[in-house]
Amino acid sequence: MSKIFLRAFTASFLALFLMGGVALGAWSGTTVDKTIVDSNGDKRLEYGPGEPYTVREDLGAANAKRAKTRTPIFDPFIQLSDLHVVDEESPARIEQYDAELGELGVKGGYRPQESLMSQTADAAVRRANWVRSPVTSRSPSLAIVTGDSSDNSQENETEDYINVLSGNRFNPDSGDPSFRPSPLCFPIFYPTDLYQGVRGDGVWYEPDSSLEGEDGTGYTPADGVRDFPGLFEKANTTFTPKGLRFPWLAVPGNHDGLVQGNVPKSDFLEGAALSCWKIFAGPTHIVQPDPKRHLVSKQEWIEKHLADGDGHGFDPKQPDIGYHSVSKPGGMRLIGLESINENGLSEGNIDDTQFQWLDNELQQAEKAGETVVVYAHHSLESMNNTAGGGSVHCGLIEQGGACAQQESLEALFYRSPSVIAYVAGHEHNNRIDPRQEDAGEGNFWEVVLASEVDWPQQGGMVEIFNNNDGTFSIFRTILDQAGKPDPGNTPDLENPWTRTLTLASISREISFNEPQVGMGGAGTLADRNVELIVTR
Ligand SMILES: [Ca+2]
Ligand SMILES: [Ca+2]
Ligand SMILES: [Ca+2]
Ligand SMILES: [Ca+2]
Repeated sequence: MSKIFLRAFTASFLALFLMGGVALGAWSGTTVDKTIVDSNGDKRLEYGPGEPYTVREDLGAANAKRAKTRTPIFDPFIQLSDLHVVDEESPARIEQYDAELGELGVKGGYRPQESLMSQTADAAVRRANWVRSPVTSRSPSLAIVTGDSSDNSQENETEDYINVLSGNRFNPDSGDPSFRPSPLCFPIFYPTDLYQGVRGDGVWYEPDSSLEGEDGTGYTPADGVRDFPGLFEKANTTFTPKGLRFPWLAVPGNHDGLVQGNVPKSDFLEGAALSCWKIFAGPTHIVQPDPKRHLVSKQEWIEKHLADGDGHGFDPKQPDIGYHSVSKPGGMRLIGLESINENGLSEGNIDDTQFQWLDNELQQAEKAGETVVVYAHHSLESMNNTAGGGSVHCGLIEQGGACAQQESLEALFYRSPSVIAYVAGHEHNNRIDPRQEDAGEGNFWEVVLASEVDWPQQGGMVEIFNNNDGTFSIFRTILDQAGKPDPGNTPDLENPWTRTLTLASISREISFNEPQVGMGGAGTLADRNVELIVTR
């Protein structure tokens, strides 16, 4: 071994030691290697340095020798959340109220990147397929998908998201020129444009050009949202997604079960979704209607999953049940919850039947000596929806009012020591908080992941170790979707082999410059790549 080589070898060994045994340098495909940032403020993204793990000791001290004593209890698993695969041409959308909704804190009425969500979700899948644990170099063997996979609970959105995750060739375009949903819709008057969603009009993003008054406020090239001619048409072109190369378990979010994530289904809204009339900035436009814009019930949503491969955690004997409990080798149990309030509003809750089932599952896990991760769409903070009354459970002990009537998930987890983490989405924000009770025996971590629809369009990977010293370590690693940081001024949208990732790259850039969301969502270093210690 040459001296220079030996010195390099020693230096990398030292780096390994300094990282507490985390083998940095080995390629992982995660943000531990490199990040995507705008380092010079020019509204264009580029690669930035990787982010090493932040060790968080709120719930237990990190033993310096733990890297030598720890044993993984399960393979690393992927979390994908808030894909919001959307039929952006649907008459049931409410882009025209985006500004008013934004002032109320509802940011999803319109997104300039929304037509690119199928390709963005595919790029998230491709990344998940490629990554390896920076800690152990192991590959993931499972994914959990924590809801808001569709945007408007439409049948075509639900099918499209399943097609993306399962790798089935499909066309994201909607509109059926022969469909006549009512006597007032005449197919001879339907427009023939491939893309019939909102664009330009001085309100929205126009990707083909930027004439005076064409792009809406915040969506001009000066705002960083540049033109990509033909973008909307290319986004509505048949493609073959890769599909996850391992099984995935799904739970629904409020956007999968409620219209626009907030409103219970009704005959009126079903009629609006299927109609040939779409409200734009000014007058209503005629668009091609589509029977696949049917608003699915929760059971129909579950049945779509049951019809695909292994059913993704749902039980064909109980197609109205949206929750599941799965034991894995090594003593790992994954429990997925269904947290939609079917009475409406975007926040979540757990009905009493499900809560009693969960309590029983946790007691079984305790007896079996299992380690439990519970996941759902809603974070504990956003699990506070008592609209419609009934016997429902909220997320946190501190949530008062009607939430105080029943035991919270937080209280249940404190008396269920097998639970070490609660994993969720919904907030479109990376956030990690310790949940600590006075006695300390049932402490756990709340781990919330950003979305794939809004900046920073990230997924997560979770890997759990028993340190065999009275503590567990939960490594949570952030994954960027696989589109490159900068699509360039004139990306090739014609090449079908590269188009999907090019569209995903454009999607991320636009999401970064979208003024309603901006830089929100990324969280702090302590919310991203972390080693979470918990005493057990
Ligand atoms: Ca830049
Ligand atoms: Ca579409
Ligand atoms: Ca269309
Ligand atoms: Ca433009």
